[in-house]
Amino acid sequence: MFVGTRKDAYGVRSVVRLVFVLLAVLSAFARAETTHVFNFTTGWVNVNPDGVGEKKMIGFNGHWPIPDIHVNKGDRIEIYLTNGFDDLPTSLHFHGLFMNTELGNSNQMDGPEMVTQCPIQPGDTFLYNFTVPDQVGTYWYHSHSGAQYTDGMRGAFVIHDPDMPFDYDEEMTILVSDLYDKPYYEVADFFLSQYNPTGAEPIPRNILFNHTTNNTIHFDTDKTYLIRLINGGTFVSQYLFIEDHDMTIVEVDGVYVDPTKAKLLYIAAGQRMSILVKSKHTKSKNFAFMQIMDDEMLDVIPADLELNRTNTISYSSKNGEAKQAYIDSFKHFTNDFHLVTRAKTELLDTYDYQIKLNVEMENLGDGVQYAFFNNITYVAPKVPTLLTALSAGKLATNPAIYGDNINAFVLEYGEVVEIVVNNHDAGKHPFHLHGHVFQVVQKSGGREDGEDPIDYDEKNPVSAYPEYPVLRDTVVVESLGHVVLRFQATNPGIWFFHCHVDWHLEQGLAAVFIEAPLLLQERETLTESVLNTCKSGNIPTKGNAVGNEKDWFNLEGLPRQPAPLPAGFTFKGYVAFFFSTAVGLWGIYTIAQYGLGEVVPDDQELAAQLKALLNNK
Ligand SMILES: *[C@@H]1O[C@H](CO)[C@@H](O)[C@H](O)[C@H]1NC(C)=O
Ligand SMILES: *[C@@H]1O[C@H](CO)[C@@H](O)[C@H](O)[C@H]1NC(C)=O
Ligand SMILES: *[C@@H]1O[C@H](CO)[C@@H](O)[C@H](O)[C@H]1NC(C)=O
Ligand SMILES: *[C@@H]1O[C@H](CO)[C@@H](O)[C@H](O)[C@H]1NC(C)=O
Ligand SMILES: *[C@@H]1O[C@H](CO)[C@@H](O)[C@H](O)[C@H]1NC(C)=O
Ligand SMILES: *[C@@H]1O[C@H](CO)[C@@H](O)[C@H](O)[C@H]1NC(C)=O
Ligand SMILES: [Cu+2]
Repeated sequence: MFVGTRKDAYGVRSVVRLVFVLLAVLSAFARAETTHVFNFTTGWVNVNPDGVGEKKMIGFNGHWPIPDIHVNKGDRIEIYLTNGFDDLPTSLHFHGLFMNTELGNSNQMDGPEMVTQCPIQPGDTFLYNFTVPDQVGTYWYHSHSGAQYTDGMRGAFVIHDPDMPFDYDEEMTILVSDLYDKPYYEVADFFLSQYNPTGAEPIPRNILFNHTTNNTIHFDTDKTYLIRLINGGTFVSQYLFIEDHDMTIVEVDGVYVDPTKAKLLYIAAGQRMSILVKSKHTKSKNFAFMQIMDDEMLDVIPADLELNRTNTISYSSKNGEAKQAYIDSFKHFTNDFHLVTRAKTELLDTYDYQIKLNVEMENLGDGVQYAFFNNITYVAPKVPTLLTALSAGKLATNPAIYGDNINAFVLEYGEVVEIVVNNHDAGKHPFHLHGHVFQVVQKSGGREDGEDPIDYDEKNPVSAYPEYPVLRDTVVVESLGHVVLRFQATNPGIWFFHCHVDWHLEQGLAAVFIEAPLLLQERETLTESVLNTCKSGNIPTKGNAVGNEKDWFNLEGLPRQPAPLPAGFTFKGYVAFFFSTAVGLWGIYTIAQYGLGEVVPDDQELAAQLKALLNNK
C-alpha cells in the first residue's frame, strides 16, 4: 500500500543543512520584525464580478474581493479568522509558504482541514500566527475547506525582498481565476454525484482578471513594471500575453529564475509567475492583456463560453479599451522545465526515497467518478493527521496509524525524496506540495486520449536531468505524461500533496507526507485555536486516524472509499443503466450541458430520449 523505495543514509547532507539553518536563523533575528494583524470574518457578499449577473461571493468583513496581503521578508503575520457562515466550515492556507518548523514556525498554521487542523466551525475564531523568515516573492492565500475558495476566498500574498535583484520602477499584482454560476458546494455536490458518471469537470461561466472581466491596468511611458501573476482559479489553466510588449520571466512560485524572454505564459491553478515589462515611449495606443482558457482541459465547450478575454493596458484613457489580440500558436508558451534558478541550486542528483504515484480516474460502486493515487482516493480521516502524529509517540513513524485512506508516506529527516507522478489520465494536473519547493528533474510531454501513457523510466529518461532545475511548488503533469520531483526532507511537518484543480482534489487526488514526525513532536505545541476548533467540531485531538489511543492499529470506523463497481459492470454499461433509469430532469439537463453525448456516441435511442426530455422542459 505504501509504495516506496528507500536507498541509503544522508548524514553529511544534514550537517550541511544544519549550518545553513543556523545562518538563516541568525539573519532572521538580525532584521527588525514588523507584525501585521488582520481581523477577518468570512461571509457572503452579493456582487457581479464579470458583469453577467449578481452572485454571492465569499468576502471578509462584508467586502469582496478579499485584500491582497503585502509584507516584508522576516515579518510576522497574525490573522484572526472568524467563521461568519451559518453552516459551513472554513480555514486558510498560505500557498507556497514553508511554515518552516526549523525557523520557529508551526505546521498547524498551514491550514488544510483534517490534515493540519480541524475545520473552523461557524462562530469560532482561529489565529494564524507565523513569520516569513526564509522566503520572498509571490504567493497567495485561500480557504482549504472543500472547494470553498472557488467562490472568491482567495487573495495575493506578497513577500517583498529588501535585496530584490531585478530593477524595476513599479510593481503590480494580478490574480487570475475562474468564476462559477452556482455556489461551490452545489457545484461540488453535482460534480461528485451519479448524475455525472463521466467525472466531467464543471465549466466556469467566465475567467477573471484580478476579480473582474474587461479589466484595465495603467502604464506610464518609459517604465519597467514588475507584474506578479497568480492563477488563483479552481480549474482551468490560462495562457497570458501582452500585445506588442515583451515579457521577461524573473520568478516562478517565489523562486527567482534567470531572466527569460517569453511571448506566451502558461499558468495553471496554484502557480505564479512574475514578469518584467518595459512600457512604450509614447501614449498613442492602448494594448491588450489577453487571457485565454486552456480549452484542452474542458470536456465540452459550451457555445456561449468565452475562452478569450481581453483586458486593457491603458497609456491614455483617450485611446479607449483595447481590441482582442491574437497569437499564432499555443505551442510557443515558455516551458517551465527549461527555466534556470537564479541561485543555481544544483540538481539533487540521486534520491534516498522514491515514491511512485500513478494517477487514475475510475467510477466506484456508488456511480461517482473518483481520482486515485495508486488505487487509493483520499478520504479525510476522523482526526487531523497532524494531531495523530503529535499524539502517537514513537508510533508516529508507522504509516499504518494514519489509515489506509490517505496515501500516507513517512519521510526521514534529511533524506532526498523523489516523487514520480505517472499520469494515466488524459487530463492535465497541476500538482502542489505544501511546505516545500521541489526540483522538477523530469517532465514529459503529453499524449492524446486513448494513447498509452508515457511512464517514467529511470534507465531511459525522456530528457537530460537539468544542471540547475527549476524549483517550484506546483507543477503540471501533462495528459498521460509524467513528472519527477526531488526535494530534501528538512522541514518536519505534515504536508499535503494534491492536484490544484480543486475538483480533482474533491475527487480524492491527494497524498500526505509525514515528514520527520519525531522531530516535529519536539517542536510543535498545539495552540488554543487548534484545540478549541476541534472541540467545537467534536473532533478528537489524539489517537490514530479514528481517534483510538489504546490500540493504535485498530482502525474500526475509518472513513474509506466506496466499494468498486460490481464485477462485469462496465463503465459504459453503468452509464447506459444510469440513463435508462434516471428521471431527474435537472440532472439530465446539466449532464447534457456537460456533453455526456461523447461517452455514449452509439446509443441513438438514449440520445433521442435526452433530446425529447430537453425539448419538453
Ligand atoms: C475583530 O472584529 C470583530 C468584529 O468586527 C470584533 O468583535 C473583534 O473584537 C475583533 N477582534 C480583534 C482581535 O480585533
Ligand atoms: C465585459 O464586457 C462584456 C461585453 O463584451 C459585458 O457583457 C460585461 O458586462 C463586461 N464586464 C463587466 C465587469 O462589466
Ligand atoms: C504569535 O506567536 C509568537 C511566537 O510564538 C508569540 O510571541 C505571540 O504572542 C503570538 N501572538 C499571539 C497574538 O498570540
Ligand atoms: C488586484 O486586486 C487587488 C485586490 O482587490 C488589489 O489590491 C490590486 O491593486 C489589484 N491589482 C491591480 C493591478 O489593479
Ligand atoms: C482566441 O484566441 C486565439 C489565439 O489568439 C485565436 O486563435 C482564436 O481565434 C480566438 N477566438 C476567438 C473566438 O476570438
Ligand atoms: C491497482 O489496482 C490494479 C488492479 O486491481 C493492480 O493491478 C495494480 O497493481 C494496483 N496498483 C497499485 C500501485 O497498487
Ligand atoms: Cu487534477
